[in-house]
Amino acid sequence: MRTQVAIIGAGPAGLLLSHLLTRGGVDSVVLETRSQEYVASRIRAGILEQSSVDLLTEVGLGDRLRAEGDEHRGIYLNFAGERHHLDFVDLTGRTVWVYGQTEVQKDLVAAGTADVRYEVTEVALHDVESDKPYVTYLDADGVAQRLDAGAIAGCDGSFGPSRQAVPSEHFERVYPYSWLGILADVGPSTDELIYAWHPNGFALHSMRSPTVSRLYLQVPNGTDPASWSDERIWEELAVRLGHGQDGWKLTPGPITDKSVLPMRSYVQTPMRHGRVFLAGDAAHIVPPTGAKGLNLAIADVTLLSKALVDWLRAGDSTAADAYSDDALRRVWRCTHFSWWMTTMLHTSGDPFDAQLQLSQLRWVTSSNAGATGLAENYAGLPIGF
Ligand code: RFL
Ligand code: PHB
Repeated sequence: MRTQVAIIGAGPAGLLLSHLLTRGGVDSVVLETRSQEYVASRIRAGILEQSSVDLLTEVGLGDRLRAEGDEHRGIYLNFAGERHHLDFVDLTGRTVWVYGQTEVQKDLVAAGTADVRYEVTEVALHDVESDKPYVTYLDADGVAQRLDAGAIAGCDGSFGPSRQAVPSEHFERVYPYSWLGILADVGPSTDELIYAWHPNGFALHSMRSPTVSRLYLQVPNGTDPASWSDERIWEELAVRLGHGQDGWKLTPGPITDKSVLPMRSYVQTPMRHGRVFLAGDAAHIVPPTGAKGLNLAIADVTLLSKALVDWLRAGDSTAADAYSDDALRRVWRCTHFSWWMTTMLHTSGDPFDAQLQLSQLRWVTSSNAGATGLAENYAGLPIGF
C-alpha cells in the first residue's frame, strides 16, 4: 500500500493532520492501535484557546463547537479566602472555550476525511533517513501489512514508537504531585473555571456541559483513587475551592469517573528526523495546569500540514525544514507557562515556596501587567507565534 503521508496515532493530532492534508490535496492513512470506540470515549482535555477555535472553524469543524461549546471570558483564581476574576477579553481581547477533547475527536470522525485503520498492532517505522520510508504493522485481522509513504507523521503520544525513531535530546521535569480527577453528573457550581491555591493543595473546578462537572485535587504521587471515598473528595474540594466564602456553595453530585494523573513536562528536540515528523504528545508533554496539551497538538499539526503540502505537492521543502524550530518556539512558551502555573498553584510543603506563591498570585490579580501576562498565555498566542 502507498500513501503520501503515513500518520501514526488517531488522537486529535493525527486525525486533524489527516483532515488538513486532505483539504490541501495530500492523501494520508492513519494507523491506530486502539478501537474507534475507545479513542472516542477517552476523557481528556476540556479547554480550547481562541486560536484553536479559529483554526477548527476555518477548516469546517466549528459548527457543533460554536453551538454546544461554552465561551468563557476568563478564569477565577482563589487564594487566601478570596476569589479574583481575570477577564481575558478586557486584558487581551481573546476568549477560551469549554469543549471536550472527546467532542473534537467525534467531530473529526464525523467529518470522514481521515482513512483510519483501527486496532492495528506492532507498528514499526523503517528507512526514515531515506526518501522511501515505510511503516509495517499487523492489521486488525493480524495480517502483516506494509505502508510506503513520502513522509511519516508521529502522532502516537508519549508511548508510541515514533518518538524512538527520532534520535534526539529530551528535557524533562517530573513533579512531586498528581491530580485526582473526577467527572460528576451535576451542573457546575461556577460560570467559569476556578483555579484554587490552598494550604492543603491545589484544586480546580472545570466543567464539560450544563449538567456535567470536571474537578481535580492535588494528591501525592502514587495515590490510589480507591483510597478517596466520594464523600471525602467533595469535602476536600469544598474546603480548597472556598465553599462558604462570600456565600459561594459547591454542589456535590454522583461521581461517574475517578482517576489519578501524574504530571510532567517533557520536550523532545528536534521534532524531525529524516522523513519522520513528530507532533502533539509524541514530541512534548505539559502538566495540565495551563490547559495547553490539546492546543499545542492543534498548533503543531497546523504548521506541519502546511509544510507537508508545500513539500509533497509543490516540491518546496522550506517549511518542512523549518518545522521543528517553528513548532518548538511555541512548545517552549507553553512549557514555561504550564510549569509556571503548576508551580504557582501546587503546594510543595515548603513555607518559603508558599510565601512566594502567594506573592505571585497577589501580583497576578492586582497588577495589570501580571494579569495580562497570564491572560495572554492562557487564552493563547496566535498560531505562528
Ligand atoms: P493522544 O491523544 O495521546 O493520541 C495518540 C494516539 O496514538 C495512539 N497510539 C498508537 N497508534 C498506533 N501505534 C502505536 N504503537 C500507538 N501508540 C499510541 C493512541 O492510542 C492515541 O489514540 O495524543 P495527541 O493526538 O498528540 O493529543 C494530545 C492530547 O490528547 C493531550 O495533550 C491533552 O489531552 C492534554 N490535556 C489537556 N490539554 C489541553 O489543551 N487542555 C486541557 O484542558 C487538558 N486537560 C489533558 C487534560 C490531558 C489529560 N490526561 C488524561 C493526560 C486533562 C487530562 C486529565
Ligand atoms: C479540564 O476541564 O479537564 C481541564 C481544564 C483546565 C485545565 C486542565 C483540565 O487546566
